[in-house]
Amino acid sequence: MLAQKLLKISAFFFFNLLLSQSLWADMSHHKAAAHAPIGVMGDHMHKSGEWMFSYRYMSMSMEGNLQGDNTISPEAIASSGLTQSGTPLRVVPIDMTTDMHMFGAMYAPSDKLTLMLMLNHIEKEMDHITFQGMMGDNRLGVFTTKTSGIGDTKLGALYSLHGDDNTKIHLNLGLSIPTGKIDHTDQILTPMNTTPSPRLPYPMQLGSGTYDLEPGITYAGTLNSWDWGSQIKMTIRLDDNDEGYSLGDQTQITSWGSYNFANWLTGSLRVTYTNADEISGQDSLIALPVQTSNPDNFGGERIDLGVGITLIGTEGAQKGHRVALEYLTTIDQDANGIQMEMQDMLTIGYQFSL
Ligand SMILES: [Cu+2]
Repeated sequence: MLAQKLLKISAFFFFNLLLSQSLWADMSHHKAAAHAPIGVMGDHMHKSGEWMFSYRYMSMSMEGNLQGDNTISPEAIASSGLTQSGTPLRVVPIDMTTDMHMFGAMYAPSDKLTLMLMLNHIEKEMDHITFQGMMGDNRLGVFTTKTSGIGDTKLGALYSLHGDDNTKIHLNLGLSIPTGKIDHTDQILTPMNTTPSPRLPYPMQLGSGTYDLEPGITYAGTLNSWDWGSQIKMTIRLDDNDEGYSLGDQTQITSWGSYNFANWLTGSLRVTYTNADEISGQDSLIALPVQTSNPDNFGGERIDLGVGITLIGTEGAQKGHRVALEYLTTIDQDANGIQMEMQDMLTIGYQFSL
């Protein structure tokens, strides 16, 4: 079912490409460079000598748990789930929020090339239920773990392959530098009613710990009041990190369409397909009786649907400024093993170019 959807999204991508190349290639139309919805990174290029600075606040929420694509209760996880070494799962995460503050800069040394830098600060919070002892579904208590700090730093280069008035295609070349720490600890409640502070499971860490390549390709089309585009982007982990594992490689395909209601107001719709692998290797210090400590319980497939709005400053002091919001909700998720269920993601952003 997900494969079918992927096929449809890809078909949409190539249909757009074909249509704009053949039918609309020589209809000239001039307007301000289109941007994708604010949740898309590396979607647009700049003209030679242009700078752009951006700030994004992104909030992601997960709630409840899935086994594959079925909902599973905390009690069912505690009675049937196992760690990688075969012992029972006695701690169950029930919700998680991730808040990110992202600071970006773009600069174009030429019309063909735009360079990007992105720094971010991340705050994570996860609530859990601890079940008492080695078996049964007697709840001992609840606890919350928190981490915060700098995340991984992204360097990017966008290289134009094609550009005319209606169609633009560029390559995305990205490198993620492991500036986010992966040895955060916090206090937990164990099934034996003790409260140590061990190293937290993988989802609570703030970086990948590895240098990651992020190659991709972006296509954008525009005609009259309509803009649309697609982007395929991969994340490829180059090695294992210092703790002995690497997060799963990831592929994301996103397609959007937007309509300019006025020269200062744009509305957008977007669909995103994400496919990620499980974790390979293991951090020997992450060995708690919780699903998030098992490297097999990572990755899977997901489809998100988004709606967005962008306000564009067109005159005077507002010129060059943009404020945008995008809300994505997960409509389908097929998780590897047992994982928390993805709910939604909100992005609010500000961009300024000169
Ligand atoms: Cu930009």
